[in-house]
Amino acid sequence: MEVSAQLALTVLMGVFLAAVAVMLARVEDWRSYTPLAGGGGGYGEESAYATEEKPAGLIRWLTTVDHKDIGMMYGAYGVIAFVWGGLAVILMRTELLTPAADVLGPLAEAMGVGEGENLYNALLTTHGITMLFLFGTPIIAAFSNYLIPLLIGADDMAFPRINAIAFWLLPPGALLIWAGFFLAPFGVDPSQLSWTMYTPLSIEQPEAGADLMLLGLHLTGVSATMGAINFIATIFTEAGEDVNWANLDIFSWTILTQSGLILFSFPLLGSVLIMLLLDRNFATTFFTVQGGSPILYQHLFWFFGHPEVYILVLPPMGIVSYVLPRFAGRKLFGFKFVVYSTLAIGVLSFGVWAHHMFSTGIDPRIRASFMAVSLAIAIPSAVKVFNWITTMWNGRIRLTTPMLFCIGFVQNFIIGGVTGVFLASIPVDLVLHDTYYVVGHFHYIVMGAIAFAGFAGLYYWFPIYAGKMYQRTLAKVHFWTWMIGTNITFLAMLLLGYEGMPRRYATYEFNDKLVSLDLIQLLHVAATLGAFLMLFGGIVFLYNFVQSWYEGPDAGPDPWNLEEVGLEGREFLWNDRRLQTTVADGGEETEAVTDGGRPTEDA
Ligand code: HEM
Ligand SMILES: [Cu+2]
Repeated sequence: MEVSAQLALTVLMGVFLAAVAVMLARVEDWRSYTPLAGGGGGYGEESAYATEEKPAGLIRWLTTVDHKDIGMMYGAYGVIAFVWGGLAVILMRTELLTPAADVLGPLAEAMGVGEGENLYNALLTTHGITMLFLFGTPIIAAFSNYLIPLLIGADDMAFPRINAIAFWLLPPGALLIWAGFFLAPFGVDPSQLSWTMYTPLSIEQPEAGADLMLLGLHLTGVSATMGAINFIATIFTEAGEDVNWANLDIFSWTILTQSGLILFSFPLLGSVLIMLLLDRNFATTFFTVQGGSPILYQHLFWFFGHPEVYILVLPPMGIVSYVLPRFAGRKLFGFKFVVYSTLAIGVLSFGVWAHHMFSTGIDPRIRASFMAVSLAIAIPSAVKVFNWITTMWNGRIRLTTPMLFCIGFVQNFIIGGVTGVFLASIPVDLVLHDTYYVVGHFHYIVMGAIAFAGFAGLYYWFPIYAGKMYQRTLAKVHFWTWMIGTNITFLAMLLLGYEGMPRRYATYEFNDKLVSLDLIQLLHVAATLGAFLMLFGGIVFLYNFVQSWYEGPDAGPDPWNLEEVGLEGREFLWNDRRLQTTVADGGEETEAVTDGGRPTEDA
């Protein structure tokens, strides 16, 4: 870039920062709505101002440090990322309807991203990175920020301002990660490294979009680590007097474990990203073939990468363990063992990373021990499954939308887990590695289970954060399109894997004597149809959410009739108190509605 252009950019940036500073300075008393409890400590004089009032509009959202507001921002952010990642995959699945690269070719030309295959690789990369780092981790943070303080009886997070900073690192992170797409017309190609960013490819690919993505990823990692430290501190130091380790709720347990995993794995990812950037731009040789080691890269990456999958799955398991019993009309069966299995998974997840490297030619003795630990980790996972099923057994089941999503979670998790055990066996993995079978395996978990638990939570707590009830028919349409859609799509992928279809390709070609190309194409068509079904359900979900948020009927203090079964959680008790104070304040009381799932007759 020319010097003058750089100067202009610097001046522009300075003007922008000054404008932000002036705007913030104009907000009257912007400290006054900062919660004091555990907030910054030491600002004694602030108590004189401490009020509940918040400024209105944009300023509120830009300056808030309230855990509930931050939770909602994480949620909105996660949903936006989900839409971006979803649209990327819809394009990819459309491309795969036919063996040739005939859909993305023209599009790539129009966008200035080289060939259709290049665009496919870019979409693949942005899909994976977005879903894991910009949707998965943040959507969990949405629940934990909003609910953990309520569930443990704290006023707010231990460090509310750090909480806000952690969130605000994410939007610039996303802009950097997606930058290649916005800048494509200016000659900056988007990153095409896939989410694992394996070397030597990731060192040799010249796109500037890849460097921007690595920087953006680094920001999201810092954000997640800050959040994790905050949650650990909050649960340890801010819990109410009546909350102890024995009665800490299951969702908080999973967040505590997850935060521990983040604390030990994300900083490592940060280091790897920096080393990769150095290799790319400053001729260091950490991960190069000559002088460095691509296998070292894989070790470091998966030492982060495998815990990451449990970072993503533990809190959703917590949501299901929390929500499912309420609609089964009884307490979670074997609570203690669910907690123990959470901790066991947390510890074991650091000991299995090399099961992603079975086919790299590492020492067979090392491989065998990783196979053993990988098989062992299925045990605590199975413990949880049995506890969920036993909780439902002979229960008075009410098939509300959150409950349907919980049940869907359990069934998809079983398929995802069992296919994982197969892959953990070296001989099977050597056959199926890098085929669509692997894609099917982890999508049964990340989409079929993690996203399902996310939806269970979104619907279950909707009455708290929106104060309204959603439309139940639309919610059920959403559930069934997704239940059928996930199973068509990912079952087709497992079968594609058995047929030998490799992953990460925009085109396919087969020797007809070995595999029928028609069969492969048929399976791809099925997978795409399932994806379109989910696209339809996703639009229904978005419409239902936005419409109900503004116009839905009031939900009232106990929308799920939990008082009757004695399963009212702390968050709904809190909600009840809040509603009572607003009514006393002159808010109006209206008729409340529920999802209306009735106990089954034959229970
Ligand atoms: C519990 C939630 C789980 C999640 C979220 C998950 C996620 C994933 C992901 C994302 C990958 C693909 C990595 C890549 O891009 O190459 C993967 C691969 C793999 N998973 Fe899982 N998994 C889970 C459970 C399991 C379990 C319980 C096992 C074994 C007991 C397992 C064994 C494997 C193996 C061996 C691979 C590597 C396959 C290969 O590349 O050849 N997974 N998993
Ligand atoms: Cu793994």
